[in-house]
Amino acid sequence: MSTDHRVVIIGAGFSGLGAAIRLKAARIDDFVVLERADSVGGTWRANTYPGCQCDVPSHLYSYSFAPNPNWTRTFSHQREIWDYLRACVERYGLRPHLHLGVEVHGCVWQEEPGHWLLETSAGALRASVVIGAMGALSEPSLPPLPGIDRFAGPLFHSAAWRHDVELRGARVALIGTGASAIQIAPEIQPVVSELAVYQRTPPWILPHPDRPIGDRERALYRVAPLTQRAMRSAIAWAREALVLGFRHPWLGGPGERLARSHLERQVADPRMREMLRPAYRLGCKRILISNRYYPALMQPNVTLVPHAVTEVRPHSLVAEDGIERPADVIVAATGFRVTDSPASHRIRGRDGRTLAEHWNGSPQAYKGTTIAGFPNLFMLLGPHTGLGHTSVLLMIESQIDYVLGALRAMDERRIGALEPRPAVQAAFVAGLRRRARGTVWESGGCASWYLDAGGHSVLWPDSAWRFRRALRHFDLTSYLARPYSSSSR
Ligand code: N01
Repeated sequence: MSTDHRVVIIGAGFSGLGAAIRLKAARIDDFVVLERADSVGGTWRANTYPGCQCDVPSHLYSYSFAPNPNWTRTFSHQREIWDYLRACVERYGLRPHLHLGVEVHGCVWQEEPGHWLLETSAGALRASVVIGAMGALSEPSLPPLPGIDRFAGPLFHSAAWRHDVELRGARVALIGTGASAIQIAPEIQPVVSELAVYQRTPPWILPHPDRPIGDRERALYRVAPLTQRAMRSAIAWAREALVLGFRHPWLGGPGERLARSHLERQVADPRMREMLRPAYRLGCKRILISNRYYPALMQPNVTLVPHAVTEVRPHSLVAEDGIERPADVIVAATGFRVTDSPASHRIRGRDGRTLAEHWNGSPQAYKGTTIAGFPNLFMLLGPHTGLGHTSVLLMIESQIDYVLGALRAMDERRIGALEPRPAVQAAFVAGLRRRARGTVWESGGCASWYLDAGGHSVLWPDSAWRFRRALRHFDLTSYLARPYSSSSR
């Protein structure tokens, strides 16, 4: 790998590959994509747990420029999405740019001459521009439970599934009841001897509208791609309307009634219903969809423990009720490090401080993408870009357009380095915070990964369409720009 590049992209998931495809299309060829894993795919490579399925409709879960007429279900399983991404690598000729198994240990801005210096497992690299495409949900979080290191059996995270561990006949403890756990439980329940599901907070669960897409429908999308495009638009616009429910929690009433009747239809036992009934507003945490989770909980080999785990012992777990329950295997479906990602400790800006030091638990960026004090760094799916109602692909593509606009402006005006003006960034973040006040994420009565250390929502508090509009043009006047010097790279 050569050591000097115009652009280095860190991460080969949806956002990194999307950026690579669009750079190529813009005839920018001097770039590399660094990926620490041995394959592309990001979240859709890492999450191989049984039952892993996207909860965003398939037609909306692809790049707009690369529709896939061959999805076999209206909500795709992990394997199909991973295959789609790998097919994109070949279709767009990304292989020569990809460097797999290369981990970035550090990324430091060098004010003189004005470039990024990256320390990687394959040596040092220099780049004028870094596109951070590390993903928001890529660093598994294990709860810091006393005794967790002393568990005698296998213990693994949902995003690092141990396929070598035999679950047949085992007593399995599943910690967590988020999007991952509710997909895992129905898959492993039939094979394990006992399954204990540790629930700290019951989730809201809606009926799953998934269905297979038959041969004829797929053939239609192949011969008449406009039909799939129309379907994608219809789904996208219908979903945009849902954002109103997050902004005005009282609008969530019909959704809450639907979820309650789903629970009542699937769970006959009033004691179980009580344990499974959420005590916060719909949407405060991610809304889950499943037709199989509640029925799995009703099986005789399953125990719902409606308490947090407080301690792990070599052959058991202790929950908040003080009861010790034995286990042979522990599956931690305990989510990800969102507001304190390890990557934020490895990127150092103009003043030598890391992103984590700048953010202090409250990640901030201008338009979710650029950060004052971190010249020529573009974060895809950065702070304030998460969504609860539609596909993050819409956000990623808006951001990539914005980055391309910035690169064009740098070329046209011979700019060597640019970063958002601190006051512009501060005003942008203040505006978002005002807009997030009263949303269900901040007022819905729950704790979630949507909130940062200061209790502010890290999500985009609006429609994906408004995000697109905000990022449609690269607004050079919001930036401090410094001219190109021949030693910049
Ligand atoms: O993680 P989570 P996830 N004792 O953070 C619990 C995306 N995703 O991997 O709710 C007991 O949601 C914790 O309890 P509480 C999606 O964006 C999408 O499931 O904090 N429990 C919670 O139940 C999603 O939002 C898909 O009280 C403990 C769970 O662990 C995001 O990824 C599939 C505990 C963590 O839930 C993360 O989802 C999967 C303890 N000591 C993921 N500590 C789809 O597309 C923590 N918990 C379908």
